[in-house]
Amino acid sequence: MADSASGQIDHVLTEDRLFPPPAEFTQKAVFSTEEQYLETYARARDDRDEFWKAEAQEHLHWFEPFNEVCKWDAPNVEWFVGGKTNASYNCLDRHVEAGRGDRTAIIFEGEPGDTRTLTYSELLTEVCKCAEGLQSLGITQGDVVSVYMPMTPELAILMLACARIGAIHSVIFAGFSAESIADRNNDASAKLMVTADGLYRRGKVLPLKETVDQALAKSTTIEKCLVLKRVGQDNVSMTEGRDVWWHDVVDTQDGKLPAVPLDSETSLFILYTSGSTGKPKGILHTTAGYNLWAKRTFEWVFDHREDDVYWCTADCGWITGHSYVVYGPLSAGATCLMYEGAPNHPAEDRFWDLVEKYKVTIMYTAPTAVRAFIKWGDEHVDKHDLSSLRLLGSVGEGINPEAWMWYHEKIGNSKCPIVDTWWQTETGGIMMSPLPGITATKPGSCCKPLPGVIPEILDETGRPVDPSSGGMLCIGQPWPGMLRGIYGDQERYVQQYWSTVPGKYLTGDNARQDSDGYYWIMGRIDDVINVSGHRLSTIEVESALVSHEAVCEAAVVGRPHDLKGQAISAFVTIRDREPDEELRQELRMHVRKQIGALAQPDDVRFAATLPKTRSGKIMRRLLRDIAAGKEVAGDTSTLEDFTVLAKLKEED
Ligand code: 6R9
Repeated sequence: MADSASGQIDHVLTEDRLFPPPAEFTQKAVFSTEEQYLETYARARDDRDEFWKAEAQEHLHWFEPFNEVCKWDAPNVEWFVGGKTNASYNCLDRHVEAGRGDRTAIIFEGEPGDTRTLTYSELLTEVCKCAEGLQSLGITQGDVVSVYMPMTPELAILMLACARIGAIHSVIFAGFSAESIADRNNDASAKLMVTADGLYRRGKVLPLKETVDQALAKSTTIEKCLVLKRVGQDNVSMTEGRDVWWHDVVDTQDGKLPAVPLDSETSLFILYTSGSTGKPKGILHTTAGYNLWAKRTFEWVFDHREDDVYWCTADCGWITGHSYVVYGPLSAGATCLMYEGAPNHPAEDRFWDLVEKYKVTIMYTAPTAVRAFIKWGDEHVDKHDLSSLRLLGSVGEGINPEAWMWYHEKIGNSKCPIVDTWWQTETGGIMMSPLPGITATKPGSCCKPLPGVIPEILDETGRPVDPSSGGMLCIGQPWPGMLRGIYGDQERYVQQYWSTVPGKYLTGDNARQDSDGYYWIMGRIDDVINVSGHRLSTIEVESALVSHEAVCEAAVVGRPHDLKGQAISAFVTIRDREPDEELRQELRMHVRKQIGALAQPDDVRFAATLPKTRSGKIMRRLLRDIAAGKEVAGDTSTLEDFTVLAKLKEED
């Protein structure tokens, strides 16, 4: 059992409040009766191919029709075999051709307050120009384009431009270090790097190009670097023959490039995420299945309507930004707000200011943000008129009932359903969630699976367990949005996701199901921790620590944290240095430099030795208890040296 949930489990086990949707919401909802959901769910389960055939024909544009719906030979799957489509066409041309080109696609607000609006026609032109620019830099189908950009419209434009010509984007969150960028560039053999001179964050400028320059010094396959001018930094260093400006390469194009008809299984993007081992893995998604899943889950869960103004606060550096800032909402023709900066700049009411100003109707954010708003105080919310909101969403980690209630009452004025959406980078889109028109929600539960999702709760041997006591959450059947592999490492793909229970997808989460059939996610089964909704492998942080010359051995665990969900606790043994405050800070900064600020340990403890089993495995369970300040519980009979525990506790 992962430590993340342990504090929360006590709450959710006793949580029995029920919040049915308001009647007026249900009347207009996409799913408006329980029977409709049950019927749709049963069709998708019992007649999978017929169900998805109809969905794909109706919801995607086909240059050439597919002749087979699903070719499933676990763990390999192909969807819509033989068909040709294009995700950029589905997001843009389709709406323009249907006479909806004047609809607003993106409303952008930068952190300094600059604003920009793009209609679907305008966005299409920008995407075409960008695709032409990419071609002029030698990018063609199958090339990997690495992206390190601020949350501005150009980021979405670039993703869609890659999709338009069959290039594969690999977006790296603009908080990762130069080392992390270089690792990802090399792992994916990326050919082009796209970045900006800088981004605005809490009133300061972060010089992205400087970080990229350091990364490129260690990247072996990058040929060119395309640079957007966002902040107007002086003295941006541009390497002759390698670096080119966006305004020279993109803005000068004519913007007419037709979308390339691509096979359904053409790679669309890679997104790196942490697993249970040290090296982040490049999760691969392909065109048609992912696109359909992102669109339909968006429409079902967010109950999208013509007049909605939808705001997903995620950065495109994460899967939520891919599926619910770009591909899902744009395929559905939604009007999306995109905000560049921090939620507390210039003040703690920035989000509520945005909701009021743009009359946002649907807001999708993370529990860590909700907990920060609670801490900042109700007065920041009370200043604003939030009456435009009709639906609220949550993603990234379980939302504790207390935060759920605040979100419901304070932001949703007790009238907006909350959709607590459970899914993963690997699943491509939402897997379990309330359907806002019909589900009576329970705070802390992601409720029910969407049509096409067949969850199973199993034990380590793959046998079904009593769902109410909980077990490993697996998915038994393929769904269109599922990952197709780990880029360049098929063996790891099979080993990581399909070997524990052969033929079934292992999510890595524990879950249980209550007597009403509602699912409750109980935390991870592996060494993945969830810090502010971001996945990190403890081993990844340990590797960064031991790369410091003073560190012999390191063990990293998560401990409960009020705002971040989990904080990072590191235990290290050292050599040739004094275990002092200076070294502690140095180690924290070292991890920051190796991986990025989000991986910086919250506490570093020096230990004489680490507790190990007789076979030499570090006993993380004990360290988790110590980090959480708990009495060390459980079986310590295999501990190699009992004195270690006492010593570790003394160092508190
Ligand atoms: C979309 C996203 C995936 C992991 C996942 C789980 C946790 C996400 C959750 C949730 C409880 C929810 N998680 N949503 N746990 N309730 N609603 O976050 O993808 O970054 O790959 O993380 O996050 O542990 O396995 P990703």
